[in-house]
Amino acid sequence: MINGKKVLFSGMQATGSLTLGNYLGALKNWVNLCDEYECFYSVVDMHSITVRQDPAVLRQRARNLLMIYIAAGIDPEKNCLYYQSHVSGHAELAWILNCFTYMGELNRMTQFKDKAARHADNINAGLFTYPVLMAADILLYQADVVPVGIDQMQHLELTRDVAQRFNGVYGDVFTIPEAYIGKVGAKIMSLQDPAKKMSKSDENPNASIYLMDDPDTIMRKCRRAVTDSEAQILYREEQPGIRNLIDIYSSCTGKTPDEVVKEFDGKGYGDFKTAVGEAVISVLKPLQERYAKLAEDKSYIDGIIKENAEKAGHTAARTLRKVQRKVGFPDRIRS
Ligand code: ATP
Ligand code: LTN
Repeated sequence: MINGKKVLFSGMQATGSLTLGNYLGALKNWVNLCDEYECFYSVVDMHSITVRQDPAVLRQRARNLLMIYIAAGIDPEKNCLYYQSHVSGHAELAWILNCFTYMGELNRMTQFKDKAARHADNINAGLFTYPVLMAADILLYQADVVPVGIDQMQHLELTRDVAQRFNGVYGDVFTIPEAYIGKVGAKIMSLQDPAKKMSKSDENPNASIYLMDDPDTIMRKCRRAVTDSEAQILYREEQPGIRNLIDIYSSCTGKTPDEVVKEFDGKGYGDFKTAVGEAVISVLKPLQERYAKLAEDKSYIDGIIKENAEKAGHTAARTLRKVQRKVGFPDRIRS
C-alpha cells in the first residue's frame, strides 16, 4: 500500500511505433486507474536492448513513448511515469531474482522461444532472463495488480512463482501480484490477417494503425481491412475480420458489440469501414494534438522525467534494502 492505495505497475517497451492495439488494449485502460491505485508506468528501455537497437533511435523512442503516455491521458501528477534505466534497483533486484529462477522455467517461456527464433543471430542471456527483469519491475514496487495483455500472462505467472519461492525462504517480503486484464480491446487483431494480433513489429504497415497515422492513412487502412464475403455485419467467430472491426469501433465509441450490430443492420461493409475509420480518427486526433504540444515543451517533459525517477527510486530503494538484508548482504557503513 502507498498513500492508502493498492499499487499498480505496468510498462511498455520503446521498440517500434505504438499501434491502435497498444492503445485500446493497454494505454486507454490505464488512464483512470489512478483513482483506485497508486500507479507506476515505466518505459522499459532496459528490456528493449534484449534485441539490437540503434542508440539514438532508442533514446528518441523512449522519450516519445513517455510523451504518448501523457498524451493518452495518463496524468503525470497522479501517476509515476519514468524510465526503467533511471532506477538502478531494477537491475539490482533482477540479479537477486535470477538466483531464485530456474533455467527450466525460463526455457518454457513462449515469448523467449518466439524472439529466439526471430533473432537467431543474437540469442543473448538478456533475452533469456527478460522475464526475471520483468519480475523485478513488478516486485520492486510491491505491486498488487499488473495490467497486461493476455500475451504477458505467462511472465506474470512466473513473477508470482518467483515471489512465492522467495517469500517461502525469507518470510513475507514480496506482495504477490495479480494480473488485471481489461475487458474491452483486450486483443485487437491485424487488419490484414485477423488470425494474428495487431503488433508494432508487423512488417506489413497496412496490418496496423499507428497512433501517429494521419486521418487519410487511417481511413485507407480501415477501408482495406481484410473481411469476408458474407455481406452481413455480425459479431461471430466465423467472421473474424468484421468481428475485429466491431471490437475496434465499439472500443472507440463505448458502444457494446450488440449495439454496433444493430446500428449497422442492413448496411454494407463499405459504410461500416468508413464509420470505423471515422471513430478511430476521432479517438487519435486529440491524442496526436496533445502529443504535438508536449513535444514542443522540452523543459516540462524533462521536469517530469527527473521528478518521477526520484519518486520511483525512493519506493524501489525501500524494497531493495529489505531484500538485500534478507539474502545476507552486509549493511552499508554510513558515517
Ligand atoms: P511487439 O510486436 O514488439 O512484440 P506489441 O505491439 O505486441 O509489440 P508490446 O510492447 O508487447 O506490444 O505490448 C505493450 C502492451 O500492449 C501490452 O500490455 C500488450 O498486451 C498490449 N497489446 C499489444 N498488442 C495488442 C493488441 N493487438 N491488442 C490489445 N493489446 C495489445
Ligand atoms: N514484457 C512486457 C513489458 C513489461 C512489463 C513489465 C509489463 C516489462 N516489464 C512489468 C508489465 C509489468 C511487454 O512486452 N509488453
